[in-house]
Amino acid sequence: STRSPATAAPSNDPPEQTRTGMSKAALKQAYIDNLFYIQGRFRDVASTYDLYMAAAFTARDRMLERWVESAQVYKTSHARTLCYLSAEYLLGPQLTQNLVNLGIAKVARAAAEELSVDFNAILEEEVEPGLGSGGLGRLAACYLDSLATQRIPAIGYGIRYEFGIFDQVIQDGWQVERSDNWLRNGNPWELPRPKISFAVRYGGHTEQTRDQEGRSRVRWVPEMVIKGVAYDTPILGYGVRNANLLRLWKSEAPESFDFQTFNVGDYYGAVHAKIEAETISKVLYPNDEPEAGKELRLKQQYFFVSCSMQDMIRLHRNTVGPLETIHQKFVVQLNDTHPALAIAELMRLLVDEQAMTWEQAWSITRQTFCYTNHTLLPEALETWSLALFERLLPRHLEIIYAINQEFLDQVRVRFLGDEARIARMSLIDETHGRRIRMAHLAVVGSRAVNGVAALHSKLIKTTIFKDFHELAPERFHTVTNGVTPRRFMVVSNPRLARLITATCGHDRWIGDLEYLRDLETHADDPVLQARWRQVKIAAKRDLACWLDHHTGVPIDPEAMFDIQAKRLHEYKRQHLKVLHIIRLYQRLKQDPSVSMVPRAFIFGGKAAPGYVMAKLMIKLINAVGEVINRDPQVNGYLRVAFMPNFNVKNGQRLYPAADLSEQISLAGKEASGTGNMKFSMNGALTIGTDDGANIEIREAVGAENFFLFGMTAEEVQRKQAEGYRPWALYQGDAELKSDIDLISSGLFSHGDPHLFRPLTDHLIHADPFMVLADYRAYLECQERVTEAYAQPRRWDRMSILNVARMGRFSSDRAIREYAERIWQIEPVVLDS
Ligand code: GPQ
Repeated sequence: STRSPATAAPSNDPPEQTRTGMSKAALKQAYIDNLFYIQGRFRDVASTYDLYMAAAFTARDRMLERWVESAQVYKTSHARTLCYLSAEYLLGPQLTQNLVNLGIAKVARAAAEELSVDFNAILEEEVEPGLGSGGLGRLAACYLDSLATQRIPAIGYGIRYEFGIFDQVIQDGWQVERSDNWLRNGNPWELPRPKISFAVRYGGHTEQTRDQEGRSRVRWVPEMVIKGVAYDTPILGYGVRNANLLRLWKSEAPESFDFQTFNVGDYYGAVHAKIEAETISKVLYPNDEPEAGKELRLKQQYFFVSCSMQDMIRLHRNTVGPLETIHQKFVVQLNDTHPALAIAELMRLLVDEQAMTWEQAWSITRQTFCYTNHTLLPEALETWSLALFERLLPRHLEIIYAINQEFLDQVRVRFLGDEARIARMSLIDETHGRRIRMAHLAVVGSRAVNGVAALHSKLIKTTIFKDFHELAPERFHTVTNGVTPRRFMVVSNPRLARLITATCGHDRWIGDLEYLRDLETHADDPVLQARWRQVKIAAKRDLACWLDHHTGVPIDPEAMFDIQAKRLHEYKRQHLKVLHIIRLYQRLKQDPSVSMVPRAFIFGGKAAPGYVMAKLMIKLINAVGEVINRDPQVNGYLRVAFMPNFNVKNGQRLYPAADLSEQISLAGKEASGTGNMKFSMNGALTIGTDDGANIEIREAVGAENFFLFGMTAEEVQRKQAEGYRPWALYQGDAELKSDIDLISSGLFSHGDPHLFRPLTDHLIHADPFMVLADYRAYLECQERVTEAYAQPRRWDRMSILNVARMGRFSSDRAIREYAERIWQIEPVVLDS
């Protein structure tokens, strides 16, 4: 076989005889070749793992060709480039996604099957990189896909966690966490770059010195130095030749440091230092809101931010030159406040290491950064204790003080003598024992701040960033989140993708989701509706089979699949869903002759390991399920299943199979939501509150095709101001009371009345997320759902119209808005 390197001409797919041909014959040859030269195997003895690796390398070779070409063009054209800084990237399985974006998904499968390879089996073999915990990390992954697809030169910077989000297993109804050793079999998608590495310093103290010109300067004498090494993953666009770079940093001990300690005879000390260095990128924090005061987390944040800023400066030096223009070459987008330290770090690098004046460095920094906020929950806004911060990053604390002083002086002049305002806006919170407010640092250091849905962007301007909005309203923007239709339609729901393409007569919708509109005129077509239903039921059968196998709960594919899948959180109100299930259960028990649309309630989601209430909600779901699923009087109508280990791969099994999507957060609490989009794109109808992107989804699909219920954000605010009394609601609604009482009766806990008391007591006496206030409206709305579902033609029409009108929620649209309104970055078109 031929092992020649890729040909010199980068602009065309090379001819068939090279190793990256795209024909079936070329792919078969490459497959056998990779099995031989990479895995050292021949077909007869190859394991499923070997076959997966060979397939991955076959895809990767073809990706590298586009990647190198993109890098060349970006470099020679001095293209303005986005640096996306995110502590999380929840990528999901790579193989199918990459084959789709290469445009060879079908032919690669055919090639494998001609070699008697069971392609589905090798896909099951793939372990996903779970380098994120929820919506924020998955959004970053969708944006990488769309950045490349929209031809925006971009580098994603993050951390190469050795252990990603834990694997969730359910034991006796409880969540149990298992470590996620995703790298154990190797990662075929990454390229280690041992030569791209930077020193990162921690601790110690600072000293005042003078340079040769006699100017005063600061020298940071650290206590510990480690290094970060780059691991690169190519990210392909769809339908274009652009391929971008995801660069994740792994922490290591610097060799020289080792030797130093070793030379003085402290062997164990040297080993200890090595372990300490390697610990930094060891594990992802599994919370989707910050865990207070974890030193390692702060170390992680500074680690990847420092490496990324040093790398950005290096790249600028290599391509453009003078540092004074770095803000013209690069824009840095901060994905929440986790990377906000980059603002202080860039200042340090420019002022201390590049000898730039403070004024010039600040002007450059302020023009470089943009910040996206992802939450309104006050407890989720990051702060760091000043003492910890000073111990770890003494120089950065000085820089933050200086930024703060300059900033507050401005505020003082604008709002003469308004000291309360100054205290509110300060980067230092003096009211909770002196803490650094990372969100304030991010806002002050950025030229643009945005929320992730229209309502959320409006609310940040009137609540958490009210003062900042009054100071500089022009800096506030909104970009509603989006999700990639490549992964969440084409990869995960190929049957639906084929039907859409056949109906529209084209597959342009995959690269431009607004083309889904072409479905609209067919919404009432009985032939399409019949096929639509077939596609849905096939997906439901697949899911039912998987659930039966993994949970032992048998589900009838004819039942309505009513799904809530997302992180477990009180504000997301999984317990409201449980109360609905209990109500239906009681109704059936009281009157067994009542006729009901059979429903399968399916949940999925992880709880933060330290979030006791969220873990108790998982137990409650499983406990209710156990009773219902075992009760022959009701289980012809009701089933409850909890899908273990909701991650990207398992999500891809859920979205296509849903009839009803549950988006029932308390209004004003869910910044956007993105699962809501994934479900709707796959033909599920939504029951949802007036919250986050639900509002815009409802506008897009039409109010008549969306089940809205519950209080608005304004009503929530008003009720809370008046004084919310859940106890009165509990006492005033007999059904609500009996549903809650059934939980505390011990029926779902083998007679133990105490097990769920923390949950029921909290609902009755505090209910911070107003479950009881929306209970009645939710039940009534569910009645409307049932009514609609009982009319299949009406339901199908609504389902088709949902898909047809979801074009706006492609992450391609979101990225175009960022590029035009916030980044001012132009696409770079590659030849051919
Ligand atoms: N989100 Cl602050 C997370 O997943 N993790 C976080 O730490 C924060 C927010 C989510 C948010 O809850 C969703 O409403 C958004 O759709 C998502 O970020 C992406 O913006």
